[in-house]
Parts: sequence; C-alpha cells; structure tokens
Amino acid sequence: MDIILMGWNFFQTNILTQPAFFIGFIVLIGYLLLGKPIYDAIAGFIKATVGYLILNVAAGGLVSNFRPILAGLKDRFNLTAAVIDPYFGQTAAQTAIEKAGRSFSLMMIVLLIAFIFNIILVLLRKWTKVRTVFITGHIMVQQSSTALWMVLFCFPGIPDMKAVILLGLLLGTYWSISSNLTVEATQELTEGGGFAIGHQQMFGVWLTDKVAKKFGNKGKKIEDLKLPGFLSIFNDNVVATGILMMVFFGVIMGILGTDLMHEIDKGFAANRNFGFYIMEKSLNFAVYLSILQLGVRMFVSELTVSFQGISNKILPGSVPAVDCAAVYGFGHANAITIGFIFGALGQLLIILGLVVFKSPVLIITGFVPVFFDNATFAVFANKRGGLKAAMIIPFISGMIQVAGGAFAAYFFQTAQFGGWHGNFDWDTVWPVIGVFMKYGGYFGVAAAILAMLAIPQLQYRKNKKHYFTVTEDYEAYANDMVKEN
Ligand code: ASC
Repeated sequence: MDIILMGWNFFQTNILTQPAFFIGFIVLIGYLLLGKPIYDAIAGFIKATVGYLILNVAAGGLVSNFRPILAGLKDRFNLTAAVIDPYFGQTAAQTAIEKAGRSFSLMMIVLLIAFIFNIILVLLRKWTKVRTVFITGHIMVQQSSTALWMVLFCFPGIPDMKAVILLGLLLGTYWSISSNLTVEATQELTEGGGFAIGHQQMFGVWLTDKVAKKFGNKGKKIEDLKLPGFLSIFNDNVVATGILMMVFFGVIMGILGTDLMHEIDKGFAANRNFGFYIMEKSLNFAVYLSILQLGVRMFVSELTVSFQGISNKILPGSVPAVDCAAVYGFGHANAITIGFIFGALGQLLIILGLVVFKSPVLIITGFVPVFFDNATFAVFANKRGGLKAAMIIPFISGMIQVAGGAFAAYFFQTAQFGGWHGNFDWDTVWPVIGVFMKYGGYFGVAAAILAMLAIPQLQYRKNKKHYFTVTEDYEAYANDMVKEN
C-alpha cells in the first residue's frame, strides 16, 4: 500500500500536475505505441515538453505581468472586492477550507479520484460516450480546490472520506463531459488537430460554437477584413495588439499612478519615465502572445501525431483535452486581442452596474478569465460567425463572468477571502451545481452527476454516424460533412 501511495505521490508531484512533462510522456508513449524507434520517441518527448514550457513562459509572463495591474485597482480605490481569477479563487478557497478547520491537502485526493474516474468513463465509452481525457494538471489543481470548498460549504459536517469520494465523482464527471462537449468544435477549428479543450470554459466553447452563426456572418471573418487607410496597420496582429494594449493598460496604469505601480512592480526603476514604462509593459503583451503561439505549435503538432498511438492501443477513439491556449495557433491572431478587449468591456459594464446598484459584493476583473476565456471564445466565434460574433460573444461572456462571479463569491462566501475562481464555467455551471448541492444535499449531487452524464448520450443520439469518426478518422468525417451539407 505504501509503495502505491509513494508511486502516486511521485506521479502526482512530478508529472500529473506538471502538464509539460505529462504531455511529454504522453507523446513518448504514443510514439512507442506507434512502433517508432526510441530516438524518435525521445525527440518527440523533448519537442512536446519544450513546446509546453514555452507556452508556460508566455502564459506565466502574461499572468504575472498583467494580473497585478488589474488587481491593483482594488488597492487604488480601497475596495473590498473579490477578484474573479482562478489564482485568487484558489487562495480564497484554501483560506476558507482551513478556517473551517479542514485540510486543504484533501484536494489532491479529489484530483486522483476525479482523474481515474475520467479514465474509467473513457474506457467504458461504448456506454458512456465519453471521448476525452482531461490532462491539464494545473487547472485540475485549481478546480479541485474551489470545488472542495464548495462541498465543505454545502455539507459542513461531512467526513473527509465521504467528501473526497463525492467530489471526485462529481469533478471527474465534469472533466469528462465538458471536455467531450468541445470535441466537434475543436476538431473542426483545427482541422483534425486531435485534441479537445480541457480548461475552464468548456461549456462556453460549446455554447459559442452553437450560437456564433446566429450572431454573426461567416463570410466576414477577421481574416477577410480589409481595413482602409491608416487602419490597415491593424491587420498585423503585433501592431494591433501593441496599440490596443497601450491604450487599455495605459489607461489603467495611468489610473493606478506611478507610486502604486512602483509598489506593484519592483522592476519599475525609480528613474524611469512613466510613459516609456507603460509602453514597454504594454508591448510585452504582444511579445508574450507571439511566444505563446510558438510553444503551442510545437507541442500540438507532436501531440496530434503521437496520441494516435494511445488512441489506437490504450484508449480507443479518445483525444486529450488540453489548455485552451492550444487553439490560439489555429485562428486569426487578432481574434485573441479582440476577444480580450470585448470581454473586458462587458465586464466593465456589469462592474459599473454592481457599483450603481450597491451590490453586497464588488468584483474586480481578473486577468485569467477575461483574457483566456474570451480570447478562446473569439477564436471559435470567428470560425463560425466572423468578426461580429468574435466581438459580441466575448462581450456577453464578460457580462456573465462578472454577474455569475459576483453571485458565486457572495453565495459561497469567498468574497471575504478576496476572490472567486471566475472562469466562465465557474460563473455559470458550477454555481448551479453548488445551488443544487446546497439545497438538494446528496440528492442534488447525484442529480448533477446524472444530468451531466446524460449530455454525451444526447450528443451521441444527435449524431450517431459521426460521433466517433470525428476523433478516429477526421478526414472521413470532414468528407462526409462536406457531402451532407
Ligand atoms: C488558467 C490558468 C492559467 C492560464 C493558462 C492559459 O486558467 O490558471 O495559468 O489559464 O492555463 O494558458
């Protein structure tokens, strides 16, 4: 038993929660299963791991540079406000759990049970219709933390063992079915990239894919846009991102002022000019976006080929569900910036609403949800409904994020600890699950699990013929789709 526990601990610390290595090893094993020579498999391991580490540099750079700036608004106006962001959400959940006298480390056991349950659902896919394995480790840690607090909040006296089993099944079901919902949209966007989304906004991606046609015009994609005169410089995404971020963060940093910026950013030397500092900081946004796309291309191309080894031999017909940033290499780069800006505007509108209507909880925009969720929606929306959809959907999503986040931070009482998880699914689906849990008890949890398990069944019924070919043989799927439409 001890050996198993030690093995699990090792796997969990070094691989499962370190997506770079997790994906690297999946690539290695995938190539070996495909019968490739060991040196090719090692080469694939290195490229995939390096690609993911590059993505980490970029995502980490974006998060560590721009999160404190947005959160700084809270200090500037002396607000007691909850920041809707998974990092703040995790800290708030941890504080709440420890204040309730419970152990935060339970969330690692939840993660284990949920991950295994996901694999079981895929192995039983003939019945469950689940095709995706959620492998984005750092997200799994964040979600286990928030969800653990939700369970302890709804069932205050629940014994540890019961809590982790109940939540492991609930979270494992969510990981399985929500990532499974993104299969068709992601395969079509990436033309058979061989992966799905395993992040924080999968219901949002599915919804976007369904409604984007209605909001927009597929003929008018961002890439077809011919901007006149000086505006044509915006066709270049480095220029567009650079200018928009200088305006956006310029205004915010201007509001924060030099003193606070010196406090927030120790790298802002006392003798530097504020204007140049703002320019450099904002242009760094474009730097990180370029790096991000480089990393994504590297690991996705390895994963796409090698996972066939795993899906042929171990988990038939399955695809890995990975970080939402993996799709950023497949849309127009400006979609990412447009999604972010319109998401931020939507958020701002509802934040003003909270102030005007004296909401008991105030919300501060968190960088991760406003950027990563809305950029992702814009990439999917542009594919189906063009520029208009890529603006409208993130705008509406931004509004939902603040309204849902405010409700959740209030209802689950994490506002007093500074934050709420804040990504799209955690402002919509999870608060609903939480309310089910609070008022329905164990019956509510069972109902939530059963309702979620019914989703892939409904998907399958609607599209029996193509349901499995979309992952098993994308070319055949795409040909059929062309013929049928
Ligand atoms: C998150 C989170 C991050 C980013 C990153 C995006 O939800 O915690 O660090 O999104 O995964 O690539």
